[in-house]
Amino acid sequence: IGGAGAVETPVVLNGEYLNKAKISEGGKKLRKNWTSTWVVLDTDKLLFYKDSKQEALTNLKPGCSPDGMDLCGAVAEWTTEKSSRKNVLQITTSSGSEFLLQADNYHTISKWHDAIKRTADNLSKG
Ligand code: I3P
Repeated sequence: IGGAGAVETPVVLNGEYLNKAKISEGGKKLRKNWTSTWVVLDTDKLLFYKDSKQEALTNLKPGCSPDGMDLCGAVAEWTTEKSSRKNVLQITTSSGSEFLLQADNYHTISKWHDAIKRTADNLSKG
């Protein structure tokens, strides 16, 4: 796995509750509002649901698409400046929206940080 010329397999992470706050949209600052969100990492996007039940229901309905963000061109990095909380990951989309994801457990958020970064980097490679 991972040898020269190997095709990178897209990282997919199953749903988990993370604290999420959208802090800007299209370059415009928003009022921060942390909410516990069921987050799923798809092959090219991050999906946000209220809970696992909502994920299942949305998947059952054709034409029903979840709230989420396209990771192509997105940048994921740790931040200590955008929040007083610990373990805060900032994701900036290509359209200039900024999201914060946070979990008190470092192992949890670190796993998401690595997978999101890898996914975004792979997508940007084309
Ligand atoms: C915000 C709330 C957030 C806090 C934010 C406050 O106040 O306390 O939890 O972010 O700080 O403005 P309000 O509920 O009145 O909107 P953190 O928990 O991430 O520190 P900020 O303005 O420094 O982002």
